[in-house]
Amino acid sequence: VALESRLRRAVDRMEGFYLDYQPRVETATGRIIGLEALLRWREGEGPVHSPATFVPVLEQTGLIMELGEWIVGEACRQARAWRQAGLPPVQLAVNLAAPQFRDPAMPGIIEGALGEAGLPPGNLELEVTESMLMREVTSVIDTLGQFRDMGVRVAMDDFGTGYSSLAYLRRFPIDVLKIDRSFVNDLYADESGAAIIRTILSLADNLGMESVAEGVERPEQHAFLCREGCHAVQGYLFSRPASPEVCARMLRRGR
Ligand code: G
Ligand code: G
Ligand code: MN
Ligand code: NA
Repeated sequence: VALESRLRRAVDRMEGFYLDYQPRVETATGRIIGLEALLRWREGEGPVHSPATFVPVLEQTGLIMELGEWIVGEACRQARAWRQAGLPPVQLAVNLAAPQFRDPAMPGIIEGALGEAGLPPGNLELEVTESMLMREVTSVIDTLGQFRDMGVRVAMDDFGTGYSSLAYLRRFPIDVLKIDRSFVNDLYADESGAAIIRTILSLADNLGMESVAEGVERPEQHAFLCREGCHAVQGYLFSRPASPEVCARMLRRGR
């Protein structure tokens, strides 16, 4: 059976979907200051599917709207559970797909999820990609403004892979620039690797945004990012995306 109809069934029954979480580590302290929720789909007793393969299908079919609402709600419920377990509060990052970000109902959905979980809006961060922001810029600025007014944070994901106009970047109320992992990966590939990351870090700084580097796998990448003043890092060097139980242990330790 085609992936699309299997996904439709799974979303109808809300079957096999769950979230793993990847820690975000503050460079200055080495402490976990946030977690990024990452969608997984285990089909029956079969293997776990990567969102890279099925999220595009969810987007094309519109199924992402229903599942996306569950994702936001589930992430907020998990944040509440961790807090009720006495763990220190952290920033929870949730990825939004393009159709979700364009949905006029989205601010209401987010508000509802926060309210139900009793989560302060400042604890939630929405990750939107650079390419999503570069379309229909006027309505994008309006939507971002609504999130800002609600007190929810917004991160620009995969930064550097799209076609940001610097003129727009300045007008977007964005809190965080996430440096795409391809740049971290290429850091030592040639001379320009370090220059590109330095440039993005200084751009973020000058625009009053925090910087987060993703895909940090090696100690020398981490050392470089610390030295250059990157605010936080994510990657396999610290932890792969992990279950809520494993994350709870990391949160208890603080690292
Ligand atoms: O976790 P992994 O590296 O396999 O994720 C692959 C891609 O899927 C990433 O680009 C990530 O942003 C995206 N993704 C993961 N979880 C979600 C989610 O909950 N919603 C959306 N829209 N995309 C997600
Ligand atoms: O596009 P987005 O940033 O949301 O994607 C996050 C994806 O990156 C997740 O699928 C996650 O599994 C993956 N990821 C996280 N850390 C690393 C890393 O250190 N190396 C690589 N190659 N992928 C990573
Ligand atoms: Mn992301
Ligand atoms: Na990314």
